This record gives sequence, C-alpha cells and structure tokens, in this order.
Amino acid sequence: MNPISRRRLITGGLAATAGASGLAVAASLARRYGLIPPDGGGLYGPGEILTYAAQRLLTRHSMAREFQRTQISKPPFANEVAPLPGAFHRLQTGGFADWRLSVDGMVARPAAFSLEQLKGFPRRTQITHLACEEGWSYIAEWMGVPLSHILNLVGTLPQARYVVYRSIQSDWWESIDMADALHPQTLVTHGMNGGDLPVAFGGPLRLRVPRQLGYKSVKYITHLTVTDSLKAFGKGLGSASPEGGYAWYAGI
Ligand SMILES: Nc1nc2c(c(=O)[nH]1)N[C@H]1C(S)=C(S)[C@@H](COP(=O)(O)O)O[C@H]1N2
Ligand SMILES: [Mo]
Repeated sequence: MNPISRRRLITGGLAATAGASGLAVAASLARRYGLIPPDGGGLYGPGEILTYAAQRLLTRHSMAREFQRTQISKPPFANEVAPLPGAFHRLQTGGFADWRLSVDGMVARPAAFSLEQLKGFPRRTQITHLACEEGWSYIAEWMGVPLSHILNLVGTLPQARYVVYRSIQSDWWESIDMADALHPQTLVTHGMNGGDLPVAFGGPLRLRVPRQLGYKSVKYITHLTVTDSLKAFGKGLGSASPEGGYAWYAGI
C-alpha cells in the first residue's frame, strides 16, 4: 500500500471510530500505530490522543505559514516572564559569552555550544506568527540554527523519539517529538527582526516551534536532552504544560 492510501485508511479509521463508538476506540487504534502523546492518560487523554494522532498522520511535513516583511508586527508583543534568576543576570553582565546550550541523552557526541558557535552555524530566517493560548499574537522575523542541524552534529541515535528542552527558568521545560524536532522551521533562535534576540523575547537563545502554540517556544534555553521516553522527566507527562492543565501537543 502506498503511504498516502495507508494514511487515508488510518485517519479514516480514526475519525469513523471516534464518531461511532467513542474516543476510546480511536485511542486504541492510535496506540497500534505508536501515536500516543505523553499526556494521553487521564480524563482528557482520549481527546489528546485523537488530536495528536490525526495531526501526525495528516500534517507531519506541513509548514507553518510564513509572512512578508511588511506584515511584521510593530511593535511586537512580549509576554511578561517571571523574574530571571541570578545566574541569568551574571551571564548577561558578561555579554552572554559564557552562555551554553548543552546537548545530551541519546546522542553519539554530547556537546555544549556557545552562542558564538551557534551563530557560526548555518542560519535560517522565517517570518512566522507566535500565538499565545490566551489570545495574544504577533508576527516577527526569527533567525537561528535549525534544530535538525544541531541534532545531526551530535548524532542522535536511531531510537530517539523526543527532544526535551530546558530553560534557565527551571519551571519552563518542554519536549517535542522527532517530527517537530527535525522540522525545517524549528529553530534554535538567536536573532529577531534583524538584531540579536532581545531578553524580553527569550534572548539570548529560544527554541521557536512555529507549528505549535507560543508556550512551546521556550525562552532562555540552556539544555537539550534526546530521549526515547518522557516518563523520567517531571511527572512523566512530557513537559511542564500538562502538569498545569495545558496540552503537551499544541499544534496549530
Ligand atoms: N522561559 C520561558 N519561556 C516562555 C514563557 C515564560 O514565561 N518563560 N512563556 C511562554 C508563553 S505562555 C508564551 S505564549 C510565549 C510568549 O512569547 P512572547 O513573549 O514572545 O510573546 O513564550 C513562552 N515561553
Ligand atoms: Mo502563552
């Protein structure tokens, strides 16, 4: 069977069973194809499973919309963040020369990259929309290194399924699956609207995941971990969001 008709069969099956005999049956079908999100248990689990499974089957390779320069929001809107820790201010005083992005877990060559190194890697810019779940949104031009480039450098092992990313704000950590991690629009971002990424917008380093809601674009990232399971991270739901009542998968 070619991949398209296989996809049609699976999504058709998912939708039909969701209508006919409830979400639980769709969930068992999704489980058979390995499409269970880490927060797929509990009361809202079946809904999360249906969303994630259907999106992965239909939009795995789709692109977030990109805009024209004239559509960039002036001024852009920065959500407020909690006070930054002392460690952040010390790094900022040193012009972020000692900022590191460490990469570990299921990789052949764990590494720690400085901003200077990251800025020397191939760059991509994109003008995309950042939407907060609470209704705010803006369009900006983001510049950074595709996460896929960094993952290729460190050599992810074949069993890798997720990338966990952490901020210097320890409450903020998220993860994405390999489809989003390797997606060309997922950028380790160090620039915005033609300059360095401002602190209010997550500078010096932010993961931009334009195919998902704003909360997946974590500011001040310091640490990436490649893993085949999210069970050992936090409460095992994949990220901080489901611990606070938001979906792990926030595709838009
Ligand atoms: N470290 C960190 N990352 C964060 C946040 C935060 O408070 N701290 N807020 C998140 C939320 S809820 C949203 S909607 C976006 C807001 O991005 P903006 O300030 O560029 O609008 O950043 C996300 N990343
Ligand atoms: Mo948000």
